[in-house]
Amino acid sequence: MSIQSFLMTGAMSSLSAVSLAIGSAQALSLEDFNTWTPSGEVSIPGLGAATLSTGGTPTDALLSPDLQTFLNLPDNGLDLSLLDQAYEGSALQKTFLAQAGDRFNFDWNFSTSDDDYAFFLVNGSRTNLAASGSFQYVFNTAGSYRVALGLVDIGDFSGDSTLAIRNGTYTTVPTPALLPGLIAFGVGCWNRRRANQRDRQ
Ligand SMILES: [Ca+2]
Ligand SMILES: [Ca+2]
Repeated sequence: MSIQSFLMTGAMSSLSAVSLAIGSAQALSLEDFNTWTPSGEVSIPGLGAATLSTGGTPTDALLSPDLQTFLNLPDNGLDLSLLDQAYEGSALQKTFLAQAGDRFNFDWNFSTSDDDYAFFLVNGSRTNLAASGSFQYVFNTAGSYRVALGLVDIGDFSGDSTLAIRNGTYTTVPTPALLPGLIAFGVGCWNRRRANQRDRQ
């Protein structure tokens, strides 16, 4: 390997490391549920993991409509219908900046014995989470997002339900501010390589 190639490889590795470090910092900020705001009965067993429950009767979880207020929803925003209303629940919430193309992934397991349900919220838009599975949300537009995970008791305070989130990961695209520099650097390296090849001919 020539000295030029060695220096070029080293410089590219350094730039990649800077880019990855920025991405990793953003990723950890979302997949660490300790950085989210909890409400009700929530525990954080480790990185990328959270366990939420509809709690006891009725003190552990957050009563309706305080939970809806916490989530910036209307008072009836977690009801399934006029007859199937949310009584209490728990949630984790975070507001953060996403880059276009960022992805949030997690696995979940929802355990219930009655009509309770679990959900994922993005800016007030709710997706209900069935028994178990893997979930991915892609942030198509850069900007500020309010995301939340939670569950509610429907129609009663009993029949406690549990939502277990595991393997939460956040992957981010390179920061746009770095892209022009990376492109310019790549073009510069290519031009220097061409010049070196011409010198040797
Ligand atoms: Ca309960
Ligand atoms: Ca219940």
